[in-house]
Amino acid sequence: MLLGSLDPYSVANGYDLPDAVRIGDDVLSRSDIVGAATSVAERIARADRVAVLARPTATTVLAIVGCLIAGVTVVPVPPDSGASELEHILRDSGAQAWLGEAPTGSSLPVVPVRVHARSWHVYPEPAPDSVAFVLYTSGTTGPPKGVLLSRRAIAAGLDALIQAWSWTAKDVLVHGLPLFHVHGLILGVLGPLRVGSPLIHTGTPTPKAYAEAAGTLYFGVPTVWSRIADDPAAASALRDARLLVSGSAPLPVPVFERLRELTGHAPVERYGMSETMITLSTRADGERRPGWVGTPVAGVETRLRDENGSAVPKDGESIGGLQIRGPMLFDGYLGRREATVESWTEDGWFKTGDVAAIDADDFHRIVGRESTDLIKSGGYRIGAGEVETALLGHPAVAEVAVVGLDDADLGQRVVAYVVLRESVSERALIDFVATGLSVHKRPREIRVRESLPRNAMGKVQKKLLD
Ligand code: MLC
Ligand code: AMP
Repeated sequence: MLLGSLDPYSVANGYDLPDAVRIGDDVLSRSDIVGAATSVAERIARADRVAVLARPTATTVLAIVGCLIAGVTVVPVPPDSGASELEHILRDSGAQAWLGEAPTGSSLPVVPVRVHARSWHVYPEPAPDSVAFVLYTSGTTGPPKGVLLSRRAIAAGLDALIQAWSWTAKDVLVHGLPLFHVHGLILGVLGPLRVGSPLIHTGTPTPKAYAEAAGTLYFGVPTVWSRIADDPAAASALRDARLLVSGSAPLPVPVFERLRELTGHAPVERYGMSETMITLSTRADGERRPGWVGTPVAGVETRLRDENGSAVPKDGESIGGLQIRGPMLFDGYLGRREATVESWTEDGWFKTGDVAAIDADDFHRIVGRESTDLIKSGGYRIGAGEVETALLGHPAVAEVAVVGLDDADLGQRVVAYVVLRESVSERALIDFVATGLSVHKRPREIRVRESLPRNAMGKVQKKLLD
């Protein structure tokens, strides 16, 4: 079973857990989840694909588990999505209804989730090849693409992490990450439901909330860890934890060192993507090297290739494009055959788009992205192209170039260089992106220029922007 701890027979035979999931003001026992989510499954069993407005609530957890019980594909929708991003996700995914809450103004039907409803019908386990999620993720250009994740991939991906992190039912997982990405949703909700360890979702991932949760296993993006490292009282409250895990963006070495000093734990760093789940990690029982993301997890193979496709030596110094194979990889981008084909080599390796070095012990160091047009801010993947297109939709904007600049808190912050046709405030442009795309993709800064540096072909030379 994908969610092994929710096996209805065991739950009925005494394997209940009173606080399986704490989220917001709600506490769900294992039998609450099985009963209410099976009731959700009964309501949607005839649908193929439904959208879930993925706020961190009990409703979202029950909606998602209900779909997994019924074998219905879930399209998790960022709750801060703006109008055009929302429209794109709904049209592109072909979602037939909202399950749970719907954003205002959407014309799709809404199927409510009733937290107190119960059904004890037992559904057969859906086929392993069936698509569990369509997760929307940004590319360098164009609107986000839908990543198809099968049940088989999720099971393999979670099992590899369970092994790497010695994750057991005795752990209590704590995090406050969003429920529409691999990190917060697949690892952070399906992980504990597969393992049988309780989950405490803190809502916003503040240092204080992490300190008060008193868990054993903590997940965070580097921005969360850097804020904890700046709060010695909160950090020292994590001394009793077993494992602190960082991922979704590079963990700065000074943050790693400060966490080790304040918490007594060297954090485990792991590397992943929406398309691949988590493929590299340091181990609960192994070396944790600052600046390095560890070795391939179970079933994963990696290699480095240069621009000509030639092998790059694994000497810890030479860098190349990181390519991956493994059982937790996605099944392609929904409706984008060409983009899917382009992301694989002819001999069957997935091209991550990241540049890495690998040493003789198979330890990996992620050096950066091949394209500067894919920005990571607070752990969110943001395409420069989608923000540029959004800004060009504003009547005052004549030209635009979007980049990710180094930021002590967010890793990178989205900065837009603009040439204006008429005067407009910085705030108005930022809000324009936040209401069109999504709040987390908004530029944090607008820099107005007379012109943008372009080459002879008219292409903006982003490296010359200042
Ligand atoms: C500010 N706000 C605005 C606004 N400006 N709202 C509307 N319009 C504007 N112009 C509000 C926001 O709504 C929010 O309100 C508040 O300001 C702060 O928002 P923020 O500035 O975006 O928050 P921030 O502090 O920057 O968030 C940091 C963070 C967040 C770390 C909490 O970036 C985060 O959750 N990151 C996680 C990303 C993640 O999970 N990535 C995983 C991808 S999977 P309010 O009231 O809502 O607080 C992956 C694979 C792998 O990468 O390897 O894991
Ligand atoms: P996403 O699709 O949002 O999961 O983003 C995936 C990208 O996040 C990867 O291609 C990397 O660029 C980046 N990433 C994830 N984990 C790490 C890490 N531990 N170190 C450096 N980059 C990371």
